[in-house]
Amino acid sequence: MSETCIVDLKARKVFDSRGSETVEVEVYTRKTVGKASAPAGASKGKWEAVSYPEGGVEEAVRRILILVKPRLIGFDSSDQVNVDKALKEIDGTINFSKIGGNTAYAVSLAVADAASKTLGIPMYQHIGGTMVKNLPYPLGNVLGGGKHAGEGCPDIQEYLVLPVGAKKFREAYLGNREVHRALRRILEERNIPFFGGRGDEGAWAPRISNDGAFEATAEAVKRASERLGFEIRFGVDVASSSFWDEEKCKYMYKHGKPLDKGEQIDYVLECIDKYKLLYVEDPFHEEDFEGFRELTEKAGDKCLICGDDLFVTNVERLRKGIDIHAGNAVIIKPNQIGTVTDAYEATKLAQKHGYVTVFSHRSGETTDGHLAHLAVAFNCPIVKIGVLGGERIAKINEFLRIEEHMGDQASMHRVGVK
Ligand code: 2PG
Ligand code: MG
Repeated sequence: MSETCIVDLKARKVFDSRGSETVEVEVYTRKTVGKASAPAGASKGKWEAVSYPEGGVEEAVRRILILVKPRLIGFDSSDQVNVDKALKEIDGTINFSKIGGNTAYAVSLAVADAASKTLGIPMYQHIGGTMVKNLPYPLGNVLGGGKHAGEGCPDIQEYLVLPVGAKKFREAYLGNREVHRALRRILEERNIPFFGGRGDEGAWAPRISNDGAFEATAEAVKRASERLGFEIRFGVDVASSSFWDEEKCKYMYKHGKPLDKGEQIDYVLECIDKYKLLYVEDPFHEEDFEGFRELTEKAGDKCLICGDDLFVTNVERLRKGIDIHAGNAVIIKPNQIGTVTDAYEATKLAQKHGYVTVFSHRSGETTDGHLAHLAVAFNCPIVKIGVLGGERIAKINEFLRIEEHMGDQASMHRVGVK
């Protein structure tokens, strides 16, 4: 029996950053134990894998023990592709509705953790190979609303900063932190009703209009960039499915009048030009491939047009987008699709077709730091991750450890619009 052979598996309920229950899995080899937990979304895409079976996390734990454990014992943990194939066979549905996408992801990731620990190499090298030397730019959430914050906050879910001029990951993080700090001062200077509250991802959550938030973020980016001496750009995750009304066929803004599809395109284009946005995620609802196509045609030469709820890390949906040139960037969230291998395949397909891959956290996270290893292993030039909060910092600090481990050869990816 090889050292990397799986000999036991355990599962339990733990809590995430919202205090909601999630699943944690331990995978044992003869030598050591790998551990991983699943994150959770609040603004989930309709086409994502089902997070948990009926009965929730409790039932997921039960199914791991009765369905997954007996099947996986004896598998080689270093054979990730076959482990993930087995997980799909055990589940047997197209969207992991039997065991849950979060369940599958926690198992899949714990297997990768067990293998890399047994082999004595960091997970980013176990999955990505020893030639991987590039770190992603952190796309940091500094101000937010939508489903991640309370009443009165912007409709737009996230205002995100990208420190494109930084030379090292550490410097890049400091860029984002500087914008976050500057933004607090600006909100206070402008007497915005605000008591230092933050949304689910650590971004400020003031009572402010969408346009007011654009203005304040632009000013914070300017101040931080001048202070640190390198270029910082910004963008948004509109998460527009969360305020799209299917019957009315309109985006129901609380901070403005409802917009139909044409007006939404005009509004987004106006914002891209006015604020020189480098990044716009989910500007249209999750079925509107055509809207993505049109916006990419009009602004794809200067801005990343990124699909999250549109693609849900799913190769079929991604292929559909690639065929018509809908978007030029894609969010990669492994728990949307269920396994490390499936997320890897979506990433490779996107990269092959010139899409910028943005590895992403979820709004509900645990202090698990594996996200950093996967983002590096998958060669993603951007990682979407919050600026503050223990569960976000756990990932940031893991990137710093990876940067240190890479030594002199570590360098940042190139980001921008092709
Ligand atoms: C998003 C994410 C992460 P959630 O919409 O991109 O920021 O949110 O995890 O709630 O889907
Ligand atoms: Mg999103």
